[in-house]
Amino acid sequence: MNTVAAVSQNPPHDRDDAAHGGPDLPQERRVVTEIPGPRSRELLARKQAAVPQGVGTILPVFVTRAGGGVVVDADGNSLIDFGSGIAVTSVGNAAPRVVERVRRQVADFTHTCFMVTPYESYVAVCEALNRITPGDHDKRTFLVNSGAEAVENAVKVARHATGRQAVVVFDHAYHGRTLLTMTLTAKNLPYKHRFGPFAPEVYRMPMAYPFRWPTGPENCAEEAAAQAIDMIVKQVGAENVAAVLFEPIQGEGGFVVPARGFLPRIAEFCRDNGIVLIADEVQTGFARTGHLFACEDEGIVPDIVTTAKGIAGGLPLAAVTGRAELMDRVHPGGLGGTYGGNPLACEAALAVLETIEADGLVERARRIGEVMLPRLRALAERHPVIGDVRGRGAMTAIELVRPGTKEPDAATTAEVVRRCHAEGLLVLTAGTYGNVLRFLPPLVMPDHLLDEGLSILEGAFSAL
Ligand code: PLZ
Repeated sequence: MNTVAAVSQNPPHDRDDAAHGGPDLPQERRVVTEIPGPRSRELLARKQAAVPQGVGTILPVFVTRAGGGVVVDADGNSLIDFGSGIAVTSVGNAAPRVVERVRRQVADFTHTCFMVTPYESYVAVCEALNRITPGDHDKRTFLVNSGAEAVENAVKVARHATGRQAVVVFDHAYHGRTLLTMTLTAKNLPYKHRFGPFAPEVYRMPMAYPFRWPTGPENCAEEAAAQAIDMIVKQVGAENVAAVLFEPIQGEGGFVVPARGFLPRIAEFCRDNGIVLIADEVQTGFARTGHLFACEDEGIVPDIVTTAKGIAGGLPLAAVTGRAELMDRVHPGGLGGTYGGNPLACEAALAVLETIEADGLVERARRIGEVMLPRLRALAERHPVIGDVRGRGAMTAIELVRPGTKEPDAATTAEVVRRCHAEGLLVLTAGTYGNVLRFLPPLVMPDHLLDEGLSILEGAFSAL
């Protein structure tokens, strides 16, 4: 008979219980085995036998603890974390306020379903988001489970409120893996390949990608906006467009920072044509870019903002925040879900907001950018394989090309990543061409680890 017993071959008492995660974890890089080590390789074999290969792994070290700027694995290696679980643990893993609030909540109740019997923390998160997202207009927020679900719901609201169907997105966009958000996403492999047919009424426009703009970065904002607007008007019809959806800095697409002026021009066009402007701040939100929200950099005030990732210190939570008159248009019961705004996740979000404020993490993100960007630019001077350095705050990247060209160099990118991982620096890639190294350290990463991480990266380029 099948039984649910023996779920773990690694019972908790096997672990070193003296040390938990969180900022008390020794803030040091420590490489004591090959990466991955023998214990992680064993677990990887189990993963391969139990989980489909479609669920990939960037660095197959199995984590036992994490906090501050490090991730500790099952073999006792302590890695410097330049990934934050893809921009999620901005306040750090097992951040003290998150642990405390979640611990209290888990003992009180774990779930009621907000649509069945509500609780205060959900409302408090929504009040906070209404207050802190860009614009001082009247807003409403509702909570869901993932970034993709937030984007789907933002489109639902925009369509309902406008009575229009078309959704405009951009080249290099990433918005998720569900049917609609996969359709909204630009890149075929790995996200869309053989998963069609896709959702209708999605139209893709050029993005103001300065490094790759054919006539050069100076002309990029104006020309890209003119092209996008012309295409919307001629190919879709502005009056058919429910929403224009954009990432203020593109995430998976390669940390593309739209040329200054592009987004304000698009925002103006939307305002003039009754189109709902949706900012996908799932990756950029919550202090990551040196602003609470990346839209603030150019003073963009979107009609709807989607957030997730950094919102709750790793607990699954996402939000849709929008103009009250749009959001309240949807009929009662038209929005929701079983788990959306789970009480543990809401407590975590309140703790994250307290931490960002109390620990000055917006300022800290800016400071991280001030440390990283000059070092990355100096590295690019020495290594012509680095064609572009970009980003804001603690969301920075380098794009690798064949020297003297703009031809993407994914192979060298993979080689640099491999060397960084072997040295105990966790880095991630991104980009339509797989040739972007991106850096997303937790905002609480101590200076000495930031510095050491950059030195490892520099060493990886010298060793090429
Ligand atoms: N919008 C801007 O960055 C998630 C994807 C990881 P979910 N990015 C990480 C992967 O390969 O699946 C993301 C994003 C932006 C939406 C999403 C989707 O958020 O919480 O992963 O659904």
